[in-house]
Amino acid sequence: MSYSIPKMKPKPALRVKIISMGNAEVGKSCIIKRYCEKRFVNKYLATIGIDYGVNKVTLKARDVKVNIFDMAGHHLFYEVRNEFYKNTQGAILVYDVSDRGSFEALDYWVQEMSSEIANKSEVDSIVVCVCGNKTDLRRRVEETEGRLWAEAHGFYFFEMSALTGEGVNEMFQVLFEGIVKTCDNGGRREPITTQLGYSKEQIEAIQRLKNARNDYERLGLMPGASKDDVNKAYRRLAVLLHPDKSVAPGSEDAFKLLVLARTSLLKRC
Ligand SMILES: Nc1nc2c(ncn2[C@@H]2O[C@H](COP(=O)(O)OP(=O)(O)OP(=O)(O)O)[C@@H](O)[C@H]2O)c(=O)[nH]1
Ligand SMILES: [Mg+2]
Repeated sequence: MSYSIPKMKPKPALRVKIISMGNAEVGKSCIIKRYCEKRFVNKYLATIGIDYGVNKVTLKARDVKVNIFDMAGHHLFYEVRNEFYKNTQGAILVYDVSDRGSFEALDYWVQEMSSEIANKSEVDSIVVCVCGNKTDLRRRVEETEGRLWAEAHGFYFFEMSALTGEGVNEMFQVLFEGIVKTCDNGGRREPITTQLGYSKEQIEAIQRLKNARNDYERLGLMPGASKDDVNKAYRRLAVLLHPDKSVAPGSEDAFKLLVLARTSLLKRC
């Protein structure tokens, strides 16, 4: 007697839509071009409204047809852009690590997306990769700040350079895998595993100690603060940043700055 082994039915091809978001000139089109065409264009050619492209990928023997809607970041194109947010499964949300303003604008982009889609469960099902681009340039945003922002929103985080190509393919791979998993999961996005063992408060304190213009600002005090205020502020920050307890990068240097700032302020009180 012979048995025929039933063949596994291949899963049907998936069609997905991804969008790009982020300020003008952060490199959205270059990241997409680097991935799809393996090349880099140095000259800035602003996207006018929307650019559309299709790409096919195979993930775990499953064909995926990816429709890419590359959006213009300039506010002039808001009216064109806003129609393209709906029915999206994935997004790349890009900032330029050499331009702090583009990092600070990330909240705006999440807000624009959420208000255009309106339906909260649809927004929550979108797999988002936050991309800190242009790592080949002098940075104004630390990697940990980007990661902290992304993970606090439940988004993946990558740094990359469309110019050198570093980090681009890895990001798209995670984005597509995340989308396929979410589709197989009935539209429920998998929670991401956070890699940080420290808080936003710690990072903010480290940044302030590093970047403040004077010692009062370093301790978060107004000029002319009393001895008591200085000691209170010192104790609060020392608990937050003590190198024996804090694993946040930069804690050690920040702690030294804190001690110096307290010493010099107490001399003035
Ligand atoms: N040094 C460096 N320059 C980059 C990188 N990625 C993009 N650029 C440059 O940044 C400029 C803007 O890139 P685009 O990809 O057109 O920016 P965009 O975000 O699509 O801009 P809009 O379409 O206006 O929203 C171009 O001059 C690129 O050559 C990078 O990784 N490193
Ligand atoms: Mg563009």
